[in-house]
Amino acid sequence: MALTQRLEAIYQDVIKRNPGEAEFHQAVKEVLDSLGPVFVKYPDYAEAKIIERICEPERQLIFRVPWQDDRGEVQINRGFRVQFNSALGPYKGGLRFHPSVYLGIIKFLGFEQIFKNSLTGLPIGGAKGGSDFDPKGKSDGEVMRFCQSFMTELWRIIGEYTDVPAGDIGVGGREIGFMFGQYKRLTNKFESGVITGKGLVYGGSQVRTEATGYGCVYFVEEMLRHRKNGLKGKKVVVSGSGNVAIYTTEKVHQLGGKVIALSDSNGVIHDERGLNLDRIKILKEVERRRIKDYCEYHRSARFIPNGNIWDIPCDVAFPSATENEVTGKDARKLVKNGCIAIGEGANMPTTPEGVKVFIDAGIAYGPGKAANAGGVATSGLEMQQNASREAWGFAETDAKLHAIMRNVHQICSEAAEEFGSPGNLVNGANIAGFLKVARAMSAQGVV
Ligand code: NDP
Ligand code: 2IT
Repeated sequence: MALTQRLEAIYQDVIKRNPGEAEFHQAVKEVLDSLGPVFVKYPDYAEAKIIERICEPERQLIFRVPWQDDRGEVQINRGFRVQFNSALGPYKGGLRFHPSVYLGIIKFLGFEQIFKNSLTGLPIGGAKGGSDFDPKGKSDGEVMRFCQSFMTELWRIIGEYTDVPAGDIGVGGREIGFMFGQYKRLTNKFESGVITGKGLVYGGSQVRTEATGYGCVYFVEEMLRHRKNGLKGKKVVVSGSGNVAIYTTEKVHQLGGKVIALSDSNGVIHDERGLNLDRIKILKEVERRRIKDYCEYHRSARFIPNGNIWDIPCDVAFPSATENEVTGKDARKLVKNGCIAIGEGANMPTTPEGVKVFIDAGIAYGPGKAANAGGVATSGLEMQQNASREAWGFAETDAKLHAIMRNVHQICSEAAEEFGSPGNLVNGANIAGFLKVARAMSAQGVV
C-alpha cells in the first residue's frame, strides 16, 4: 500500500475503533499528517506497526465517583485514567476536572502527552485522567470529599514507578493536596513521587506553579530570537485566566511585554494600558472570583461579555484556556491584525484550519505539545527531587526549565529541517516526539 493510503487507513481505523471521540481523532490526524517523511526514512517503524500501537492506549480505567454535597445529597461523577504509553518511563500527565470531560477528551490529551513528554527529554511516558466534576461554585469541603472519593479508585493503578498524575484544568494545588492526602491514607506510604504539583512544604517543586506559563513564554522568546526579535515592547493577548494564563502574563511582563487582555468562559477583560497582575492573582488564586470583577478595581479596563479575545489586535497571542478555542476565522483575524507569534499554553487550542492559516502565513507558531511542555517538564524535575529527597532553589529550577524549553525548540526546529519542512514546528514537534518513542518501542519488542 502506498504510504499516504496506509496513513489514511490507520486514521480510518482509529475513527472506527473510537467512535464519537472527535477530539481524539483530531489529535491523531495532526500527528499522522506529519509522519509521512519519517516512514520513508524508517520503513522498519511502519513494518513493526509502531504508529498503530501508539494510537491504542495501553490501559484505560473508567470509574464511578460518588460523594456527598454540603446538603448531604449524594452526587455521582465519572472518573477516567488513560495510561497511553510507557515506552519512555512511567505514565505521566495531568487530571482535568471540568463538566465537558468524557473519554474522547482524556484520550486526545493522553495522546498529545506521549509526544510532549518525549520532547522534554525526561524519562516519562504519556497519560491523562480526570472527571466531569465541576469544581466551580463548590465549597472546599465538597472539593475535598470529591477528591478523596476519586483517589479511592485511582490509587490502585498509580505509583511512583507506574503512573504519576498532576493538575490540569480545574485541578491545582488544593486538589493535588487532597488527593495526595487520601493516597497516603490508603497506602500507608509517604510516596512523594506518586503525584506532582504538590505544595512546597510537603515535597512540591519550586517553579511548578509557574512552569507552564513561564515555559511557554521562554519558547516564544526563543522562536522570536531566531527571527531577530523579542517580546520586549510587544502587545500581548492571553486567553483564559487560570494557572497557565496567569504565569504567562507574569513572564511576559518580566520580559518587557504588555498583556492587554485575558478571559474566562464568561467574557474578556481589555485594557490597552496593560493589566495589573497582582489584582488578577488576588481575584483568581485567593478569592476564586470571575475575571469580570477586575473592572471593579480598574476603571480603564472594560469587560466584554461573551467577547472574542482574538478580535483584539496584538503582536503576540497565547491561547491558554482550552481546545479548539482559535478557529480558522480567528487565526485569519490575528494574522490580518499583525500578530507575529503564537504560543499555545493550552492543549490543541487551534483548529486544524487555524493551524494551516498560521503555517501558511509563516508566523512564529509554537504548537501546544512543544510550547506548553514546561509544565510536565517541571513535574519531571519534581520527580527527580522526590527520588533524591532534595529540594532545589527557585533560580536553579527555573534555569533547568529554561534550558529544557530552549532544547525543545531546538530539536523541533532540527526535525522540521531534516524532514523537509524547515520552520514548521508542528511537523518538527510531531516527528521529534515520535522518533524517540518509536526507538524505545522498537527496542522493547512487540509490547
Ligand atoms: P485552569 O483551570 O487554571 O484555568 C482554565 C482557564 O481556561 C479558566 O480561565 C477557564 O475559564 C478557561 N476555560 C477552561 N475551559 C474553558 C472552556 N471550555 N471555554 C472557555 N474557557 C475555558 O487550567 P490551566 O490554566 O491549568 O489550563 C489551561 C490550559 O492549559 C488547558 O488546555 C490545559 O490542558 C493546558 N495545560 C495546562 C498545564 C498545567 O500545568 N496546568 C500544562 C500544559 C497545558 P472558566 O473559569 O470560565 O472555566
Ligand atoms: O497538559 C499537561 O502537560 C499538564 N497538564 C501537566 C502534566 C503534568 O504531569 O505535569
